[in-house]
Amino acid sequence: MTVSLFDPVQLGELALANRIAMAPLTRNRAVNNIPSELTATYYAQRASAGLLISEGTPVSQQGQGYADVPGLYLPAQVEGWKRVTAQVHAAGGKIFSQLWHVGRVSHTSLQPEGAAPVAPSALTAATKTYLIDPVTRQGSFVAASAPRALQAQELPAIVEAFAAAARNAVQAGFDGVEIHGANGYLLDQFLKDGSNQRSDEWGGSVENRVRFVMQVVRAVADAIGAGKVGLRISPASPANGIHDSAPQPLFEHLLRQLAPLGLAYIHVIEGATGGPRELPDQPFDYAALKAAYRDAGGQGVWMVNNGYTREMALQAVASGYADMVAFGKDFIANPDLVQRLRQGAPLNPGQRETFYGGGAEGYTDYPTLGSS
Ligand code: 8OZ
Repeated sequence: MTVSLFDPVQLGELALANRIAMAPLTRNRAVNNIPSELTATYYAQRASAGLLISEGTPVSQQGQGYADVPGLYLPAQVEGWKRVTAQVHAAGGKIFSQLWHVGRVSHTSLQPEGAAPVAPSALTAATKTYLIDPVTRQGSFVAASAPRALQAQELPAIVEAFAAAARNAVQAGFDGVEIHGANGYLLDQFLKDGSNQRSDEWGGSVENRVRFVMQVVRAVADAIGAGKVGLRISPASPANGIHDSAPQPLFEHLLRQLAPLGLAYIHVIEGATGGPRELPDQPFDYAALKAAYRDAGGQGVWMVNNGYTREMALQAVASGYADMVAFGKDFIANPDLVQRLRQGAPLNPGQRETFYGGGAEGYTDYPTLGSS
């Protein structure tokens, strides 16, 4: 029997209503890094997704790289998230939080005591971060600051920050967490040889470069249970100036290591994040990656993302290529995306000017079918 995008699916211990996920989306509207009532409205409006994945939530101030993103390391942040999860659950939805450490993709103005951001190696990311002027409230894109290389003895505290944030997530009412291992942030920086040039046990060989990610995933799984944990990766994406000379063997090794842990899901960004799915300079065989995971005993949901149309998503699930499909930008502009996909209804276009920063406009005011 073929499975449909609109069929229920089991995610760890959770029964999801359908196989459509809302991808994590940074929106820069959390003043003082605390989610607001408006944030709760925004997520609750989208609760018909089988799974909502929150915007990236820093596990520490050091892990923050953008203005006004909501954290998960202070009591007031946990309290703010409680409103979000309560409203999502009241609307019948399920929500994971995305645990995030940006590593070198940050700016001194966001770091504790104006310090340099941290990274596996002292190599500046060729990318920009998003800052908001505290006085004028004007947003702007600014070059990432030069990072300093982490000392090996600093790594256990970062691993523990992920575990503590995962416990906070459960306390805040989240159904689980997604570890952000993608898009050129700290975990991806350790994985890839363009950003990890360490000569200790955390760099060099593929075995060494996966070590940090494995420690974070194990610590989070130990903290809240592997069935409540997913991992997001972007093997070939150049996002935030990241590069690896041979991603296929790197990621196949990583997924073989992860397979026995019993994670709820693996979430794969195919191609360039938010951009082309095919990269002539960086070909990658995603089916082979999944096969390596399954071959090593990896179970749970295989979630795919990046530029999926309705037709592609229907086909991906019906063919067995994927168990779930995550939609990003389409969920910004279409709170009722599931219903629209079900009916083949047209989608609202997204307003790029209001993706990052601001208030209700372009956040909670996109119309549902029949309301406009
Ligand atoms: C867009 C703007 C800021 C952050 C990612 C968390 O790429 C992000 C992000 C995306 O994963």
